[in-house]
Amino acid sequence: MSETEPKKRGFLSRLFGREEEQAKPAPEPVAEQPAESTAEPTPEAEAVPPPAEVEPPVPEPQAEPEPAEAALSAPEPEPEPLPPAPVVQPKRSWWRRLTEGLSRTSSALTTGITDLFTKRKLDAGTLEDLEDILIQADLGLATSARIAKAVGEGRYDKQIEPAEVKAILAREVETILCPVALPLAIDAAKKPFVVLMVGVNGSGKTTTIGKLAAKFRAEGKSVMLAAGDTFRAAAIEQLRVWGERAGAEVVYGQQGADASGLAFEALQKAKANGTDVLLVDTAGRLQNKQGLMDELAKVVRVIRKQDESAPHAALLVLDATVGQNAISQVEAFRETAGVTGLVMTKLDGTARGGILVALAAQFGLPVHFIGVGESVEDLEPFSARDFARAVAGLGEAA
Ligand SMILES: Nc1nc2c(ncn2[C@@H]2O[C@H](COP(=O)(O)OP(=O)(O)OP(=O)(O)O)[C@@H](O)[C@H]2O)c(=O)[nH]1
Ligand SMILES: [Mg+2]
Repeated sequence: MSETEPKKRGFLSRLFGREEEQAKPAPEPVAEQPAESTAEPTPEAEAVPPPAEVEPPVPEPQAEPEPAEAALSAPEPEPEPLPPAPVVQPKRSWWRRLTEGLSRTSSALTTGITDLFTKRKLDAGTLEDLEDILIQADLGLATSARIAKAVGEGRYDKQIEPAEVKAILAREVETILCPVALPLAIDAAKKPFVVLMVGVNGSGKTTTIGKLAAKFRAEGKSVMLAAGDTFRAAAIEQLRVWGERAGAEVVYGQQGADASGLAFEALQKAKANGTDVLLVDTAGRLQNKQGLMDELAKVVRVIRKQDESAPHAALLVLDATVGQNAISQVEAFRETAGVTGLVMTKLDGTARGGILVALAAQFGLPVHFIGVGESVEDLEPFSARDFARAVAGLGEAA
């Protein structure tokens, strides 16, 4: 046996000992952000909103493993390299969150376009296929036809690169969205500026209120929340958690209390306090349930009794995953609650993000915000150019 044997054995067992140690799964960092939900939310998921600030989990440095027994007889080992410094990911920019959120919509479009236009001349058949791709992404019949026409103009029987088609798509989508991409302007002369949130069950009303409350607070505004969803105790609790996090007072009543009475009381209180913004939550309701829609109309009437100009904004929160159903939601809530603007949520959970373009083309209602996740930073003012470039799979505008 050579002199190097023990050394070798020592090294190997040390190596294996270490490998065994490394093979053990490192303790999972505690996930601070709940998994994104695309399915119907559970009451529990609704009750506890995600933390306001999501920092990437920092992995615990792994403890140095004990050397295996045989290694003790080995000569002085090489000094162990220091464990690598934990990598702290910088916060993702909004552009990254937007493109990642819209990736299902954009890949449905861009994969289809690339397959269709690679090494093919443009003819009526290709344009029809393009229209089908756009319709499937929920852009709507009229918009899809418009985009296909724009692609066809002056290019018949010529070869067209997929990149050119994507650029035309982005240009047309931006043109349609530009007039509706309007910020939610808070009139400081209205104290409070009353924002009523309406929409079907689970569309994201309460979460959006929480996110908006945090935004307005960050701008130095005082904010009050009214827990107008008096149906479920969990809904009241959910809003209270958001309110506490944002530093906004929450006016709430007993479960089962009259929603319009609560809105009235909250408005009175906000007026007395000189609050800048009052955000009024409401229970989710299907647009075809007349009794519930009448109740919503009553909330609006009661608010108006106290301030004729209120609510100053009635925001319809739409879940992008519902696709074309959003159209009848807009029609019904516009009629009942005098919707002044839209917020579209859950663009991260769907390939149907094109619905926003169809809504813009059909109704022309302002789109104030879009949501691409559950966390407080996943809601941003709507930008036509960013959205158009993201769905067409193009890079960030210069
Ligand atoms: N992935 C994703 N989830 C979202 C988004 N916005 C809200 N959600 C989630 O959707 C679920 C429902 O949100 P809520 O805010 O409770 O919806 P709601 O409209 O108040 O629901 P009801 O009060 O039952 O009508 C929650 O789990 C939210 O975290 C979003 O932009 N993306
Ligand atoms: Mg709610």
